[in-house]
Amino acid sequence: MKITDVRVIVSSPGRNFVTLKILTDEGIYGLGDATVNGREMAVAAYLEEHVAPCLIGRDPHQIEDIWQYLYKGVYWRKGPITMASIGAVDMALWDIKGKAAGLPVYQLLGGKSREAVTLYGHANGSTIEDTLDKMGDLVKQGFKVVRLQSAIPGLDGTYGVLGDKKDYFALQSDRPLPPELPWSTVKYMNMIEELFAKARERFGNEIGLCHDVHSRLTPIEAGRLGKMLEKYNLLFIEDAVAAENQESYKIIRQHTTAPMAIGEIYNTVWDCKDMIENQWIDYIRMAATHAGGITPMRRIADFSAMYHVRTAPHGAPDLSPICYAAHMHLNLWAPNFGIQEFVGFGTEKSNEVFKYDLQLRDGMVYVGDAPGLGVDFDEDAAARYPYKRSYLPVSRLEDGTLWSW
Ligand code: KDG
Ligand code: MG
Repeated sequence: MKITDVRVIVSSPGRNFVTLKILTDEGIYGLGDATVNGREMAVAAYLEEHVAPCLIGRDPHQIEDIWQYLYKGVYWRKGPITMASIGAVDMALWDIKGKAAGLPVYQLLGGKSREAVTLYGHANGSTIEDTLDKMGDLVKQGFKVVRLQSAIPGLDGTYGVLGDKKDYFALQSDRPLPPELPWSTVKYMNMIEELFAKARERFGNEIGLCHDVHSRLTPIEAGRLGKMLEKYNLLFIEDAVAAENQESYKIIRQHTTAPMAIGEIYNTVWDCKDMIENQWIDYIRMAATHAGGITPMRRIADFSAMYHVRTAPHGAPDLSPICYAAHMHLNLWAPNFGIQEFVGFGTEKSNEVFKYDLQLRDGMVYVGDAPGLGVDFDEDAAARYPYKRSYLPVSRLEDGTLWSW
């Protein structure tokens, strides 16, 4: 089998997605996701200009060699643009191999370790009561684990809480530049315990709870947060601290037994090797798109398993359903799978473009037996939704200092 064509399609069915389609001389094609939010055209140009020409004529079955060629064979290793490009190629090649073999990708990885994939849903509210009402809706639908985020009194707009806006495009209005939102660690620390205390009061001790700090704290503040929330028994606290310096998590560990999760912006295992090896974290949240595909995600899962670290892949809506499907196959296989983030199966618009073989029941995803990744992409539908420049917001302290997003 030979690769005959490589197409890069940037579309915006509700959000921007960069989709890679690799075609072969046997009529089989594979799909990959290369979306890097806010930098979509950079990854599209990298793929079109620098990667696609190197793929034509190659045997798509040689997934490992092609991965090494695109990683080691380039002077510039790592980084989100490079790794998302490699990630999309790798996903598309696993898709092709599965279709050629007539098997879903989870079978190629080693088969099912479980019947279905446990999810955590998002409850984002403008007040604590509103957040808990949203949690109630998820519990009714059968979710066993919920992530709680609530707006902070006295701050106008908090991460993940869009108020009356339905998405980040609406937040940007006619000015497609990053919106700016305020942050105060003092106000956050003063309110956060109440959210979890009330959640336990209302929903009891069985339901799983998570929380995302979005890297807003210092290590010692994160230690204090962990101590404060320990009695509410969270499944994990995510991104308590941005960990360019991985030793930050050593400080957190010295102060709290609250489980820690991190990894959604990491591109290679080198970004989290020390945290995993030293058992400073409990969940690794890397995404197949941003970590360079299914091939390294499988290695990272095995490496993590040696240190009691479980996988909890990123599942935000800016990962396309192709990446999501790749996660589902990895999640069915990984012996140390923990949990999958879930914010819904796309929107009406994105569901015109992407078709997938996944069923949601009682807070779990059941994966169909379609060969490959089990996703399809309608290029005509995608053409109806052209790319629109878009950014996530930035965060500033109340005195104007730029803060971590
Ligand atoms: O669109 C932003 C997301 O990619 C991400 O930042 C959301 O932190 C997030 C999460 O945990 O899903
Ligand atoms: Mg997050």
